[in-house]
Amino acid sequence: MAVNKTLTMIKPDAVRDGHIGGILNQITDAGFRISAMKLTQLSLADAKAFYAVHEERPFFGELVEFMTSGPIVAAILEKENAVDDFRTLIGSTNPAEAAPGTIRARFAKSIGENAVHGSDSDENAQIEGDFHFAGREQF
Ligand code: FUP
Repeated sequence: MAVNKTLTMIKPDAVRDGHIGGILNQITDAGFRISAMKLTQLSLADAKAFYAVHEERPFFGELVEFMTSGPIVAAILEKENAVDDFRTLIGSTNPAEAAPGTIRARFAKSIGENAVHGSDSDENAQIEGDFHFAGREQF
């Protein structure tokens, strides 16, 4: 299978709680290569644009408020079957339903403050990677 990529964000809750190192360890131990990475903070406009697909959902306001509440780590990850394998590694959106040992089971607090993002398709991985990183920041 060809190597493909996914975009992750370590969200403000996990950064605040000191879990950057633990989460990155779990990601690289699972065989993902980091091909871009930065500590950054989303503006209101950034968060609204990134989550535009959820604009009509009742949780949109809270989601945008939370995602702008502090710094995040954004990274592009590469691996065979990256999108699906990463979603398996992070577990269900709701940490109460996430499989034991998954990143969300270990580090997430709630369905809203759920520690990490993972792209849901190859197409969105490309769009989201380019959202966060210029070409010269992608290795
Ligand atoms: P996921 O792909 O697992 O990150 O989940 P979704 O794309 O469905 O949701 C994106 C983000 O919206 C979640 F990470 C957190 C937030 N969300 C809520 O706050 N409440 C919900 O009921 C569903 C999602």
